[in-house]
Amino acid sequence: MTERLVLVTGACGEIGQALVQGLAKQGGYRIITADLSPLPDSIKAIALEHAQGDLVYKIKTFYDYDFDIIFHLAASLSSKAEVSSEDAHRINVEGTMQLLMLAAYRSEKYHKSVKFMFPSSIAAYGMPDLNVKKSAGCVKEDEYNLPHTMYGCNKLYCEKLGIYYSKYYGQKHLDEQPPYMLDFRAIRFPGLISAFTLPSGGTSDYGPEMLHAAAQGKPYACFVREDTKISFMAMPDAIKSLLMLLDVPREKLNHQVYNAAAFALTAGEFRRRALKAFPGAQITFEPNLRRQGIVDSWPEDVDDSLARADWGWQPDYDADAFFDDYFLPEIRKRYGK
Ligand code: AKB
Repeated sequence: MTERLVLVTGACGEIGQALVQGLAKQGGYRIITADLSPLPDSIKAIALEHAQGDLVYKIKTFYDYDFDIIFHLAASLSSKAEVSSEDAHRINVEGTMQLLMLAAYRSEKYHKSVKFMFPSSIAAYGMPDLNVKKSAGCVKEDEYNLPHTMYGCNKLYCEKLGIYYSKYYGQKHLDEQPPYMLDFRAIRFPGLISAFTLPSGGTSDYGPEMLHAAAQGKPYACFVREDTKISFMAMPDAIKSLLMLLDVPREKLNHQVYNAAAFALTAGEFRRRALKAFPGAQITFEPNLRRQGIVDSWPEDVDDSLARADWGWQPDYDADAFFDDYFLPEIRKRYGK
């Protein structure tokens, strides 16, 4: 079988490293990576080539490659994006736009549908206030699409751009639409937690930061209130969902943007579980109003029934399995506790 040529942007980030390892484990791919940073040792040996630098200015580098698949992970996350919003817009929107244009061009010119995999986010939602957030429960893809953050606006808009380039670009009538338009697929991820890497620049970061600090015996001041609730997912489930969605035949997909859920916990529940695993852990709550406001605007949980129906999505890790079967065993090995 011929190997598929894959581009992974943002390869040095948390999803990037885990995804590159996941693709290598699955086999059948030649992997090109891109990121602002040099590749970490964890994936250095896997990438055929690495393009280091700002994607917006590096896009020409990719014109000569015949990519079958693009995983566009590079992004400025929600907290960082609020500090430098115009910069975030350039990274999040212009970078995506350039790659979509490249993928659309190649799909049309070479008569093959380049698959464009896009990690979107629960930041695409905007709950008007805490009462609505509480009463809304699990939100569906088309509800509350009124993000409060630059990052959320960027993600939502890039979903729309992806749909535009894959369905309407060239404004061909549906009957005359060629089958080789680019194939855009997106998953709205909750906060992701890895036992191997730490996030930076996001607002769901308090979850992983608290757990990594507890495992290392370091004090941690959580920047959101104890009752703050959003959904989270184990990194292996995030990679599983991306690889599952990648391989679903296009005709089985009734949508292009899917929620994927795993478990929803309050920050207080994270603390309780961290204390149970690491009894001496020192975890306090010192809410930062700006970051609190961001998390308050995200739903408590998401409804992923479309993903379950269309491509059989099901997470391997609920809250108990996440702690008992993934995070705690791995983190104990890592920090020797
Ligand atoms: C962030 O906190 O910005 C991200 C996200 C939820 O998309 N982890």
